Amino acid sequence: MVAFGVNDLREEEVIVAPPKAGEVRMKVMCNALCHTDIYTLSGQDPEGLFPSILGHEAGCVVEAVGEGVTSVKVGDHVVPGYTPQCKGSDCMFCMSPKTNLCPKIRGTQGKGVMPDGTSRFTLAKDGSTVYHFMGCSTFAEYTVLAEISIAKIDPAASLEKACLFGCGISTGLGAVWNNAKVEPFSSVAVFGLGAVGFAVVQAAKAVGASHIVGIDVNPNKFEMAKKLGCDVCYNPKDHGDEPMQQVLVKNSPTGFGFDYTFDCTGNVNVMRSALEAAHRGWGQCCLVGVAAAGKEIATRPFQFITGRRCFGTAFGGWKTRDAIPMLTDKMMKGEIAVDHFITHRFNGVGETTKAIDALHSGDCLRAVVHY
Ligand code: NAD
Ligand code: DAO
Ligand code: ZN
Repeated sequence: MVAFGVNDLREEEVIVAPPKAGEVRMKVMCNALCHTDIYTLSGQDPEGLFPSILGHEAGCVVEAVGEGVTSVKVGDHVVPGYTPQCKGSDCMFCMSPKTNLCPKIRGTQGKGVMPDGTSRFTLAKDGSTVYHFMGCSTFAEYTVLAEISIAKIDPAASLEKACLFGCGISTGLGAVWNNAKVEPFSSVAVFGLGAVGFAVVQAAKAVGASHIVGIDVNPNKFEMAKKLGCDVCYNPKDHGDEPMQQVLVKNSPTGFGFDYTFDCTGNVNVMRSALEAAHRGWGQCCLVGVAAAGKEIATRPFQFITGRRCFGTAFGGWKTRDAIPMLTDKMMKGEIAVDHFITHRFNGVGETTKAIDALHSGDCLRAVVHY
């Protein structure tokens, strides 16, 4: 599926060149739609390039490896990552336990090309170049990635489920476990009950948070939220003009706010609510949602002076190649439930457009397209 321009996604025959040194070509078996793909397709992403092949949450099988590739071989099952992990002893980011933001191929990835500065995709009909996206480009039957962006998983794992660890679910889990480091008996407020917000709820429940609330403008989300661990759910529409932070602080266990709050909406006004709903003296607010281009957050500095902290997460802080196999193993052992995230299934890469419609419907968490 080639994105030729804003909301112009068409099925095309594309030549996928063999992998060069340090690269891997893979057969994409299935792909789960994520809002970031739609965001870029809709033209809102200032870094978005056309024509390009979008998609970044996939389950794949290695088909060919380039010179020097040692960490995967033909036939291995893999999940692409949009945040690489070069593991180089000269990479201060990979060597630091504080971050997952390996910058090794950031420059070329942002320009829609492979690390050597060229694309592996050309349109069969005229030989013109098609760009890569987030270093993954999985809206295609075959794609090429840098070896440092590929997580090898247990071949016994369901690729349909493991692909979810390529983005949203890992992000929600990691936001709680790695970035916020939520402690047992904490109070937690989760704004936005999509796949990412639900993963936050699950992770908070798993660490023993004692009071979890979910906030969403779509009350259809509340039943699942409660099954996963929310004690109470709020719809901001039920509270008129009263700011949600005020409603939440008033109803929090201590009356002073929540130990941990998470924005999983990407709405900057909600981010403010999340920060201001954090507990006086120690509350921590984690921004998970990705705001639209040009948006800024506002609050009074007094919120920080009185002890609240705010930070964000990229891919839940996970180091891609180490974490995705580990999370997949936990899923296989029944320690992370993911079945409920797959609300829609489609067949054939051409059905990506149907999956996009499903994602817009409001009742979709993840739509998986099997190729
Ligand atoms: P989603 O659209 O499925 O879920 C968002 C939820 O927020 C929906 O249920 C929606 O009804 C709710 N919502 C919207 N506006 C609201 C409001 N004003 N108040 C309360 N609830 C509101 O999306 P998702 O797949 O769960 O992703 C959530 C966000 O996380 C997106 O912004 C996505 O881009 C981002 N994301 C970030 C990372 C990262 O690494 N930081 C990774 C993956 C996704
Ligand atoms: O390394 O500078 C960089 C870019 C990091 C990108 C992190 C992206 C996090 C948000 C992704 C949105 C969901 C796919
Ligand atoms: Zn690195």
